Amino acid sequence: QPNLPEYSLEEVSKHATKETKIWVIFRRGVYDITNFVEEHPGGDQIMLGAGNSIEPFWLLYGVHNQIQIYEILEKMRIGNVSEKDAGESIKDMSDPYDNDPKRHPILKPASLKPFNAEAPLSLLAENFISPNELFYVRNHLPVPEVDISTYELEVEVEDFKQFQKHTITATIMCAGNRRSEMSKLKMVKGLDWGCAAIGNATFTGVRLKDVLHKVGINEDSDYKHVQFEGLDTDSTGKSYGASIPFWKAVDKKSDVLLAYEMNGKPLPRDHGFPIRVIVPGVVGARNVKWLGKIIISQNESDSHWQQNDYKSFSPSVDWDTVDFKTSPAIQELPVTSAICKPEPGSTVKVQDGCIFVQGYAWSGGGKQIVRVDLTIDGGDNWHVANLDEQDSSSPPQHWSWTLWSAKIPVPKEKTQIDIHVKAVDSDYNTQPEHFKNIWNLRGVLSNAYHHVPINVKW
Ligand code: MTE
Ligand code: MO
Repeated sequence: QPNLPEYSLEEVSKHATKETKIWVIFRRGVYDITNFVEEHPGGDQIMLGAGNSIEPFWLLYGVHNQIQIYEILEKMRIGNVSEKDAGESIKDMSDPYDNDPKRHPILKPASLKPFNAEAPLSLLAENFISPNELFYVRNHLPVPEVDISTYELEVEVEDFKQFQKHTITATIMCAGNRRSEMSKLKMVKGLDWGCAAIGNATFTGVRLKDVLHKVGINEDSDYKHVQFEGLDTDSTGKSYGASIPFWKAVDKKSDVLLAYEMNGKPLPRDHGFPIRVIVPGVVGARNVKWLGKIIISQNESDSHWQQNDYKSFSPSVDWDTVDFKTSPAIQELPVTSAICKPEPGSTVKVQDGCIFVQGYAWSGGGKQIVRVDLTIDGGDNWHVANLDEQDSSSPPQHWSWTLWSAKIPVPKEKTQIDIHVKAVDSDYNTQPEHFKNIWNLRGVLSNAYHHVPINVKW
């Protein structure tokens, strides 16, 4: 852009507040982002780059690496970095994701940096236990490299493994699972997850309540929240963080785990090696990986992910009117289900007058799935699925998903059908019919009936 004025780094650095205008540098360009700051999907984080180069942050938050985003930025260009300073602004650009682990190529990435990926939906319901390599990955930051010989969890108890070993099988689901169905209706901000940002695994560790008991904290103690901090940090050194209500951690029935094994193996790096919190029944975001610190507190975590994300709003709230303070942080998740097979748009052979359908259903808060209903005629007739696999524990400690299947009779002469599913949990909660009425700007809790249109062959 040769026609634009040149600015030195020093000049740019004077523009770091609203009053002086907010300038940033990207490659050789200088941009005035003052008016964009409030619209930034990632919130205040953008101010980290104020008066400076945003490149390191974009390396950290790889979602920026898209042509649409470059275009948005280019519209705000006001100048160029002066010849003399070019190159200077771009210091220490080594890729913070260089040390991320290798992943199974079958995981379909929703983003690479940070790494977020789900398994193909058709594989998901093949196994009650999701294999570690196929368990969806949701990282907000680079995977920290933890040296197990020097790793210390900041809870003052002598020997972690003195506590009784405890194993649970639990489903973990991202609040954004099935977001892509909601965003078809109207754009939402967030990773475009399909139906597979969910998995079910066996986790082994020690109960958080046993550890707290050891340091004199129990049900009667007067605290309100338990905060967790990860060892993964953003470019300012602030950790990923989340909190859960105190009662959840100390309740007699609490199964909140400090887990060190997943499906009988040490936790994989992507899933929180060496220790992560498992808060069964509660949204994925509170299941903090790479656990570094536990804080028993009167307050919720002040992290971005607890305060300004993972909350839902009325369908009429938009980015101009949203006030994150008005909604509570998501904890226990509502009931959901999905058809994993057949795949949308596929052609299915009718056998004995029926088609075979398979999928999962799950509800948060330790509720059990009691029924799964399917229809292929818009709700005139419903078919109850067979609940093939569940865990044997009862509510309120039923943490696993349910795998189900159904043989649905197809009326003769039909060549196209749209299969719909909804699940019912042990409190008789069921799923909303339409996304329209639960739409929210972040696309979370996207649990309306799932549907799969297919062609049938006789
Ligand atoms: N913990 C840390 N430290 N950092 C993270 O980015 N992501 C959270 C949660 N715990 C995250 C984290 C989110 S949003 C989800 S959905 C789950 O981890 C995903 O767990 P998984 O990657 O093991 O499937
Ligand atoms: Mo998530």
